[in-house]
Amino acid sequence: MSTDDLLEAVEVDEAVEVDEAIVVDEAVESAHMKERPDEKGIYHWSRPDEFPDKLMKYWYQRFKIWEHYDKGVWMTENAWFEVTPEPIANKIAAHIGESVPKEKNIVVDAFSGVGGNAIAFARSGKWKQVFAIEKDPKAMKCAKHNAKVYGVENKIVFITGDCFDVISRRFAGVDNVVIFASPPWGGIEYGAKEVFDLSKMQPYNLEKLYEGFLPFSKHLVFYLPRNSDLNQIARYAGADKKLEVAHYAIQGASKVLCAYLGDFDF
Ligand code: MGP
Repeated sequence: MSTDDLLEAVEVDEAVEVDEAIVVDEAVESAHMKERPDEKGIYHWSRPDEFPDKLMKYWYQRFKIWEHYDKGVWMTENAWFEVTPEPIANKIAAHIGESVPKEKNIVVDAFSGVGGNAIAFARSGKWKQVFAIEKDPKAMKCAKHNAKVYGVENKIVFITGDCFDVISRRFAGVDNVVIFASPPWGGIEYGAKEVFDLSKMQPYNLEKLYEGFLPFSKHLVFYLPRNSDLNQIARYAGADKKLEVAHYAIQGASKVLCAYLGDFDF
């Protein structure tokens, strides 16, 4: 296949503008919101002078990242650059919900981190079950707490562990699953190159993710750097098929892209 053929297989959506948060339901006021983190490495920063200097740009974005940040959202340091901003997470949840075949009623957030996407899936009300898998126990503790802040802790099954292990044990032979994967991209350096080489993504490259998840779902959504190499994604379109890639933008600037691999109907 030539490069042109590959690029033809990718339909890149106009960037989806997600400035306006989708109101799914109101976060439930409760005592959980004022709970303070009780473990090193888990934080709720409430003042800029407490906030790590190297992350300061995220302090100014905190309400774009979590609309209800001040209701006591918990974060790890890495989560500031890894979590999906809430309006984007809501939009992705809506897009997956609208485009996936009706019989797919379980969604697995394979790298749930502090919970941004799993919470959005749960709030969308579309899924019979939402699974959140995370191997870092501190991020998982944040995810559980944040789900309480957003009133959806009972709508998510949280599993601490390696997503490849958990998925192969839990979802072998289950055919109504969609897997959403927002993996680590190898740090914040991803933007340094004009085109991000997905074969070099650390610790898991695109091939590893695809091969690891495909046996358990034909519906895979990958959350990837906005400068990802589209030719590398196009290889997963299948013969004579197209696949959808959508950019998600805030204030006119693409933040990320999602590749929808499998039988999604947009
Ligand atoms: P960013 O590069 O930190 O922010 O990440 P920004 O403001 O776009 O950067 P700048 O170049 O304009 O200054 C943009 C988005 O990418 C974040 O909101 C995250 O959702 C996502 N993101 C960034 N990183 C480093 C990761 C990662 O390692 N894994 C995942 N899953 N998402 C990431």
